[in-house]
Amino acid sequence: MISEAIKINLEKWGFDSYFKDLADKNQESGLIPARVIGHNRHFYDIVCEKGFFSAKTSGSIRYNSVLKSDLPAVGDWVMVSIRRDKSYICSILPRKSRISRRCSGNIVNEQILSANVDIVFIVMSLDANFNLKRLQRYISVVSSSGIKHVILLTKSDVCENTDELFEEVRKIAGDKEVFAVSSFDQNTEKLLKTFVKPGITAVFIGSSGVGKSTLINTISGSNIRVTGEISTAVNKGRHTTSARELILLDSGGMVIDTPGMREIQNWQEEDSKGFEIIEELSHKCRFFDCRHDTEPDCAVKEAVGNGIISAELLEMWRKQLAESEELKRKKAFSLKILETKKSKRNKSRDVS
Ligand SMILES: Nc1nc2c(ncn2[C@@H]2O[C@H](COP(=O)(O)OP(=O)(O)OP(=O)(O)O)[C@@H](O)[C@H]2O)c(=O)[nH]1
Ligand SMILES: [Mg+2]
Ligand SMILES: [Zn+2]
Repeated sequence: MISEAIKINLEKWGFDSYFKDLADKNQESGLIPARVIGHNRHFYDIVCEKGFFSAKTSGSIRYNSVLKSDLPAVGDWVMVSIRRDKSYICSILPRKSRISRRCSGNIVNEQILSANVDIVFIVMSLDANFNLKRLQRYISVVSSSGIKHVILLTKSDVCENTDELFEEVRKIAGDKEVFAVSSFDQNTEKLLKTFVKPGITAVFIGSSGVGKSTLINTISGSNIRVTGEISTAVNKGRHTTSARELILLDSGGMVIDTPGMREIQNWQEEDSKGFEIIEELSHKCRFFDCRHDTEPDCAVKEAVGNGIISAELLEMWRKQLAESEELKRKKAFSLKILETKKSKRNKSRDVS
């Protein structure tokens, strides 16, 4: 248990009137509100007015969980029982927002990347990591969450064709803001601070090595996060950040650092989320359910012919549509299997 004698002001950690009301409604004797700020295999790191603690989930949370998303995630507000020897998370307050991804496999599951986030920074670097298809996936997943998002193209200091790559991103970004930055530039700190204000929680997501932790160092004005160079020196492997962690900045506001993800798949069955340009054009197609394939009078295919949108974008949209249909089929089946697993797990617990 890591504890602090001083009383913590939870408002700084994002405990606003929305969560205060929820905490009051979910009040049970002896339970107090806390925010999940970290997670490792066995414990959740939490902050509450009494200080910082490591907590486990209560039996009832585990008993009732079907999906991974039924368990606490970094950013969650939870009701906890703080005891001298052990602390327990007894319930999760309803989430204001969440970014989820689909865990792949035949049995699909929802994994929450971060909860109760106000802004998402999708980070991609302007070096060998630059990949429009991957960026489009991130945009689709985050668009489904409904959370405001901004695209940060890092390492502009070592890129020779920043303007060209920036334009390519602009074409798929729709109405989202895009910035080409160097993490080592003082203007980047100013830029990030226009978004991350007191009470605001921001999360940085993107592949490994794109500079998420470096940006967090930039906004915090100190080296609070370990970044790529240091880790390779001690041979820790490719992923420098290994767990999601929520950090309170001295300047106010919170940032969540996340480990780089190799792939991200949508948990929501969304056909056109993140493809606003295609969605807009499709209103002009002859058929309302046009798949922009072999149908006549298709405004989307016409736009590809005129160079308004790229053929790759349409291909990415088709892929998302196919995945979304596959997900619809798999979800109901997976939920049944997971419910059965839950009943079996709980029965064996009841017997023992
Ligand atoms: N030249 C340049 N290098 C950068 C920039 N941002 C980050 N780097 C370097 O890129 C490497 C990776 O940065 P990290 O911040 O550790 O990357 P990350 O996205 O947190 O990676 P994971 O934790 O593995 O997901 C480090 O060596 C940084 O110094 C930048 O804007 N310009
Ligand atoms: Mg990192
Ligand atoms: Zn069409």
